[in-house]
Amino acid sequence: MFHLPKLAVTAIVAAALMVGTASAQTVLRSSDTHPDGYPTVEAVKHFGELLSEKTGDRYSVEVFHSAQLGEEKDTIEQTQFGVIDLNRISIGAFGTQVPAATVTQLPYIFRSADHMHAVLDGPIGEEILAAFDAVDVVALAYYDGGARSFYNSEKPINSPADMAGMKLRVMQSDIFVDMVAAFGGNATPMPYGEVYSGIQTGVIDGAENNYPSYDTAGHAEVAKFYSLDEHLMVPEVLVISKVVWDGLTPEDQVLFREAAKESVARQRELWAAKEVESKAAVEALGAQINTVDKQPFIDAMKPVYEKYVTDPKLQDLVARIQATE
Ligand code: GTR
Repeated sequence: MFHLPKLAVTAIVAAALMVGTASAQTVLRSSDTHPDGYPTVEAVKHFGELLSEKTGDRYSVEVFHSAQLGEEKDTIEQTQFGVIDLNRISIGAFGTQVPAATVTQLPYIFRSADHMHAVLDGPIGEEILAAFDAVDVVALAYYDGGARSFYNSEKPINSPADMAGMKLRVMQSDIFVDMVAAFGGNATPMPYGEVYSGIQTGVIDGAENNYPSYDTAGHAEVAKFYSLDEHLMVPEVLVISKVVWDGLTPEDQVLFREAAKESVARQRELWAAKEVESKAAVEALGAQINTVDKQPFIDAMKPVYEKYVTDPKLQDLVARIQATE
């Protein structure tokens, strides 16, 4: 009989075991523009842990943070094609592709974080998630993205008039371009990853975002004036490629949805803590934060609503959001 040396046998057995494990578990790749440790990145990792538990380790998730898989707009396309399995993304990055979701990009649509949660956690939230099916992704859950305010390298913004002539970066959605125009500024849509150098080289004067992004992307280093007009509260969303989704059993689809929904509480906790931490961090860096009278900002948004909320269905959706307590 032919005898293999003991070491070789061990190696073959080990290799067989590795293959066995690998084929039993599907590792899903998830994209995020934010750095490791950011609340959305940690929430998707938590989603992966919950998913592994629920599926007896048949599925796990690997988060590619820091835009390793590309800028948001490109990663959306790749998710639609099934090249990327999962994506944690701002609804703003979808532009106006998903009409029902576009209402969450309307300035001042949400009165507060509590109002936003009441809307998203109820039937309207489900209706908006379902609308993503039309663009080849399945939206599983919302995460918090806080309120976005303008910041720039020139001066505090106290009223829309202060934005005259300012070049301000927005996410690549037409609605945000019209929003800045209605405030009186010049909008420059560009990917998130180009904002820092854009401000540093003077290509743009500023941008707009929440405290955690302003902090972690280093924007506070180059744009010291942060003006709390809180014009947008765009939710983040966790989506899965329709290609991947259609390959899941109906039972597993239920487990994916459950795991995503259960990861929301963790993300909201992390988010609330990060907002406080980032505010302190940017202040320590010398950021000058000013509050504003919001009413003139709210009033200036009338033309944006008139342009984007013309379809009776969207008018009804906006009315239902506004009527939510
Ligand atoms: C952040 C959001 C990112 C990205 C970024 C941006 O608040 O979490 O997903 O959309 O804003 O402005 O591009």
